[in-house]
Amino acid sequence: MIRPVVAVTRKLPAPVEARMNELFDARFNADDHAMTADQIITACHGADVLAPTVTDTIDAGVIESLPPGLCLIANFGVGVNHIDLAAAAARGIGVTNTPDVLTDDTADLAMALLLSAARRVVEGDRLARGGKWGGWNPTFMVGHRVSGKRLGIIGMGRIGQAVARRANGFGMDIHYHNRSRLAPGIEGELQASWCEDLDEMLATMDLISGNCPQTPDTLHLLNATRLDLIQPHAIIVNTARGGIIDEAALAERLADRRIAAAGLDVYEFEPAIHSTLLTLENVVLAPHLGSATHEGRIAMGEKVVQNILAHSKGEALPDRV
Ligand code: 8YV
Repeated sequence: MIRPVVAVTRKLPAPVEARMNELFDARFNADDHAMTADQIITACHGADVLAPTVTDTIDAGVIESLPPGLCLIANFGVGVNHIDLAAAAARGIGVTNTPDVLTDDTADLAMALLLSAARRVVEGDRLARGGKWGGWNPTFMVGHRVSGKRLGIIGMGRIGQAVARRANGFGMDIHYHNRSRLAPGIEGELQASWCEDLDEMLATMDLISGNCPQTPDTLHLLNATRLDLIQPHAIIVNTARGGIIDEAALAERLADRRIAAAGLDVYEFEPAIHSTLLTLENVVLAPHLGSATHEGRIAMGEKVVQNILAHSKGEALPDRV
């Protein structure tokens, strides 16, 4: 495959599209509409590679209907919960993603949300813009200090570890829950303690950050029962996937302050956000901005390019999922 035909589902940054034009017969989505299943299948006719994003549902039905020549799904993004990996494997279609290049950006956003929620930055901005600020006083808009607080990181992969590095800089006491314990050297470097039991960790943390992938095992990992273990002064941040938390149950607990505050970048039914969350002052809502930096998005595009190139040369895929 010298010049693969690549179906790209969303508008990508201009330098990425230029690079793809150079190397591939690339088909772009000029008006950037979110594609339906039928539109994705139609876009793939005669294509060798599909380059989707998180907004595309590549389920078993779509995979079954892809043309026989399509042999690679090169996802623009690290999370692949929108792709049925088993169905792709069954059809011999390889799947790649874009790890590493968005780690720092996503961890930065987790910290931004944590600090914004703890220090009431966005609430303060709303108040100031609303002309409701009557001036400084000692009890006005008091939030919570983050240094010295116990941070529980759920999912200690690349992004979880990057959050831990940043949290160290803020003087937090770091704990993590992960399927497997980190090597002692990494644990030591991150000054992080492993909690084998998620429930025990949740019950003792002041701050909680969701950083695990969404899989059938982690869907509603924070369900109502687990949310009820969380201390009332705790703050939750989620920059992973909305589905790892039962969003309705979280909204209910934030509304009646059984959980103090939240900073959310991802939602269970994006782009919809639970209507209660939209009304709450103690919640900071970002519209899935984890990897949204110019540098990150260009690097993600280059990862997609490298995976397609490797595939077309019959080489090992650098980022095979
Ligand atoms: C991306 C993300 O912007 O990479 C991911 O998994 O969640 C985002 O930061 C998005 O997935 C692009 O497809």
